[in-house]
Amino acid sequence: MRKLLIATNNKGKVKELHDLLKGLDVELVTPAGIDLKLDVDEDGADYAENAAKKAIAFAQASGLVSLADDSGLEVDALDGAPGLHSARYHPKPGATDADRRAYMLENLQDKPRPWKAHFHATIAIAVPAADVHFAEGNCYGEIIPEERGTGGFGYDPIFLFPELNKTMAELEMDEKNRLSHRAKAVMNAIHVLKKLFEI
Ligand code: ITT
Repeated sequence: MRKLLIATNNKGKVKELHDLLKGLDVELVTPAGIDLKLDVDEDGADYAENAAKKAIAFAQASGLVSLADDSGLEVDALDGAPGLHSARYHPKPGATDADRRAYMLENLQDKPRPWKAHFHATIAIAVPAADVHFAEGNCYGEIIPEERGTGGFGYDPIFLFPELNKTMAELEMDEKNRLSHRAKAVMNAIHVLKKLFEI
């Protein structure tokens, strides 16, 4: 059976990627499922470099084709921050997703609304001892000053799709998985996966 490792330690991403990839005729494997604990230093200069570092490290450690995602939220009024640093956007080490959302709102409070923003995802697919393939996706919306919804993870409760009047955290997973940056990146990666696995 063909196997694909979902190369992330973020539980929210694991769930979404699993759902996005479940239609492919491959066995989806998670790091927890193969007892693989790997922390990769995300010190690359851009999303692609970080995604490749993660995908290659997991492919080497597992011997499996590995799909990693490097993503972030870019807020226009913060000159594109936190972007690449979205997972670490807080002065205190050990901060939670909720701390980072509060910190973002603090930094935005004096800026005129709407606070336009977009999520970006770069996916890297590494074949052990061979090539790395890339795909990207974006989705556009705005940051709102109060949290709404309980779904998703990270910045989802403060990221609004104005045309739906719903935050990312108010969407069912299948809706998020039609609209999100990650969904678009996976869509753009499907032809690579089909070619790699000859399906
Ligand atoms: P891995 O590296 O193990 O995949 P991570 O959480 O560290 O997990 P990233 O370095 O790619 O992943 O950081 C992306 C951060 O951007 C993530 O922790 C969230 O804070 C934010 N983010 C990315 N996608 C998001 C989404 O769909 N909804 C909300 N926040 C998201």
